[in-house]
Amino acid sequence: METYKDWQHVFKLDPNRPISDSGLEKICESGTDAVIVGGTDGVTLDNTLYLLSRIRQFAVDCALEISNLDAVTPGFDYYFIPTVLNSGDSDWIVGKHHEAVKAFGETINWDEVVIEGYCILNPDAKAARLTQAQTNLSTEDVSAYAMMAEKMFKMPVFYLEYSGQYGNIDIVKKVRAQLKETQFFYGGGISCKKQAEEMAQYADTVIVGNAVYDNLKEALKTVQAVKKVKNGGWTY
Ligand code: 1GP
Repeated sequence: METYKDWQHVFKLDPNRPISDSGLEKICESGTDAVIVGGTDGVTLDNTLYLLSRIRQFAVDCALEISNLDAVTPGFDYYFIPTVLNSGDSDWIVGKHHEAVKAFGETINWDEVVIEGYCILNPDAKAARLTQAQTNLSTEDVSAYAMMAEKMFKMPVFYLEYSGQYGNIDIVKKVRAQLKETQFFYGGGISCKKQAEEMAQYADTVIVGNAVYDNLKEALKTVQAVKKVKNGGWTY
């Protein structure tokens, strides 16, 4: 297994959305570095376990991004825990985390846990609405969140989340320039090779979600697009 620190391309699959066996096989065997299982609503223990057991037929790394405590199950390589830095509701920054650690802290294997400092920027994303994210932010605002994630909280991952929308490249560049230690995850609106290539020039890890369900053929091409930029001598 690779460490998540080496992941360059990741597919994110939603347990609440159907995917065919042949589609799942193509995703898992695409050469992507990992599959993250996660979604905003309708994530249950049943649909999470079902998806996990199907992904486990393949060798690809698999992480759970926790959105609902009831859906947490052993068997994943990593457990990603989002904290939404630009949320207007402290529940999504530390509240739910406190509840979880109070209940299960003693049994958590912290070596498998990775905290993601999220900054959600698409106001129409379900996650933005749910967490009451303050999305009307300047480049400087976002850059300060990235700095906080790295310098203040020493977070392993900063996740620039545009879920459902292709991101603002000036903001992406600024975050890239800000982060030296913290891993830069970018996700949102990548639907073709060209967009994947562009984001791969800046983000450490490029995450593709919706495209899997909207146009699998194009989504699969994003793997090689990212790999080409990362390993083929492109610079930024
Ligand atoms: C969602 O960042 C991921 O959490 C990917 O975004 O679904 O828009 O590709 P998309």
